[in-house]
Amino acid sequence: MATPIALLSVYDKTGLIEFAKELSSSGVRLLGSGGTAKKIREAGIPIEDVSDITKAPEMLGGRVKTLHPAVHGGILARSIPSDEQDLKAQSISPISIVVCNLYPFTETISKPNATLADAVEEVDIGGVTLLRAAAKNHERVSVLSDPSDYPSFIQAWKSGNGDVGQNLRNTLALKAFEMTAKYDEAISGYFREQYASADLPKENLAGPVQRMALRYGANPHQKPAQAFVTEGELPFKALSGSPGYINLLDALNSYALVKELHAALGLPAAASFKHVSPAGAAVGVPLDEVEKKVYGVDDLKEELTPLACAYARARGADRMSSFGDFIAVSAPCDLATARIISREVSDGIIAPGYTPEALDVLKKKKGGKYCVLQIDPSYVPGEVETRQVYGISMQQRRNDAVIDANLFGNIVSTKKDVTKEALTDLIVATLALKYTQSNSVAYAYKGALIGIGAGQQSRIHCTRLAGGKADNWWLRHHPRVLALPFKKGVKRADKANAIDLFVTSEVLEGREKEQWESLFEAVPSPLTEEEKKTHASQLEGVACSSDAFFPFPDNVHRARKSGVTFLAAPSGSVMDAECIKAADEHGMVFAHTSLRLFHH
Ligand code: 93A
Repeated sequence: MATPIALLSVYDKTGLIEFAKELSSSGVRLLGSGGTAKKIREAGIPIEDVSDITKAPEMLGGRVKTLHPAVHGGILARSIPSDEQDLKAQSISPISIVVCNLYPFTETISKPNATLADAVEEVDIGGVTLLRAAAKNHERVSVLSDPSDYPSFIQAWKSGNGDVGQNLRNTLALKAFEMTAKYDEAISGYFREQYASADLPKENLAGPVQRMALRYGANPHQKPAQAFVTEGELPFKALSGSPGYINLLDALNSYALVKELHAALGLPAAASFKHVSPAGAAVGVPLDEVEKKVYGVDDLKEELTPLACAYARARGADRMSSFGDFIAVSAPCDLATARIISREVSDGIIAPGYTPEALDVLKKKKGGKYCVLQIDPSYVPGEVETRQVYGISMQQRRNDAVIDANLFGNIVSTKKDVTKEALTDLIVATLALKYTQSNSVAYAYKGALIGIGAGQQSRIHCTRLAGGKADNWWLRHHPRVLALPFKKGVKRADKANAIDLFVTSEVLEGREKEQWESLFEAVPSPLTEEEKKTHASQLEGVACSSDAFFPFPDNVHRARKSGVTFLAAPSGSVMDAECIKAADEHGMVFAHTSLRLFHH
């Protein structure tokens, strides 16, 4: 058997001497690049220079050290006659072990005063080529990219009499591939920061870009922050303002929701997001006169378009939660919708387009800082999504489950009739859950979410939270609430707050009570329990959906208290039969969806 050859070219020389000594004493012929060979030779271990086999000196100040057919032919040759003949014709010896680690790119760019030139010089070419070539030919070649693998490799080499076995070669190859991938990611990340088309938030307005600088991350101290794609361009651009990290989480989740709502129901849709869950979401079902008052759009000069109806419903479901929302609309934003938005406290909007008048109105909001994003409606995200948590990358197939009428075909209750309106509401509630932080339960009515319980660890807490919100929403339709004698000039947000205190029967004291009372021409008397009960009994036909099965029938009983007649949840609970029984007891229609919709 020919003497095995190892090529050593390492920046990090940890453990190198011991390893070289062991290899050499096991009968391996050593070849090394400049500094690596020097260090090993100085330790009294026999080693040849790479330049001895390439017959070419290292050049360009070290930029070309190992890049030569004598090296890469020796690494890449397979144990097949034609490759062996090629090597023989060029007098190249096969190399069986490659030991290499790379220039410290990440460490260099992390130094406070690192220049672009420093970064450029640290882009390792030859080392990456050595690792990749050796890893590619792992059927024959062992590649050591990490000094901590030296001792176990020597052990395997000795016990296998010069053959470490295919399993070890496979593992080492994978490690080398991972290492070069990570290295390349660090390089592209650095150069993206330097060269990608947008750099400063104001430059986000430059048109389609690959990268968008964000004001900051989840918190102001989390700087810098950015959004980017590694290929092509971002599918959205900023027409005004500059999004923060959470704005963008809201924008992308809410747009996905409205796009799917529009597709499922054939109606323009709108969503009002806060903290990456919808506070409201709706399709453009027209508003009657009472609803116009409830949603605070009775005084709007513009006629309500279907899109404006959708946003009025989305924004008005839970006015407290929607304060400072991020909005998504599924169709180009028109003037009526923009006018509603202009009167509310809001952070930004994403839409597939804007009429010039609507854009004019929105651009003036927040002293010109209102974030207006335009998204390409034809954009389809990739099938696989990746995120990082605590330094670990995780991948999953995107949740591309389609939610439409077909999902609610398996009715398990005795009562089976699902009205067309109920089907719309079941779709609205269920689609909203697809983009709500779990656990979640949603109630919908007249094409709009009316209560959502998001991010609770216990399902009954979701059901209660959503039910409580739906109850408050419904109480806002009470004639006494609609007639509350607010003083002239009370701000919309203050009115929303005051109404919320009124319908939730909060007991106020001291200054808070005085402040609340000062908003009215005459202090209203609280709603009595009787008034509330009578009013609650007038709500019927609400739809309720759950992102996972109901573990206990208490959820069904609670939903019923808020006018729920139509229920949807996946099956799978040991208590399924009990839950169906509870639905039957209340004369509800219950669909088992067999689709879990957790979202994080
Ligand atoms: O500048 S390089 O990309 N050109 C090369 O041909 C080359 N070959 C190996 N850098 C190259 N290397 C790198 O040199 C290795 O990745 C290793 O980090 C380093 C070892 O250099 P020395 O043996 O001179 O200390």
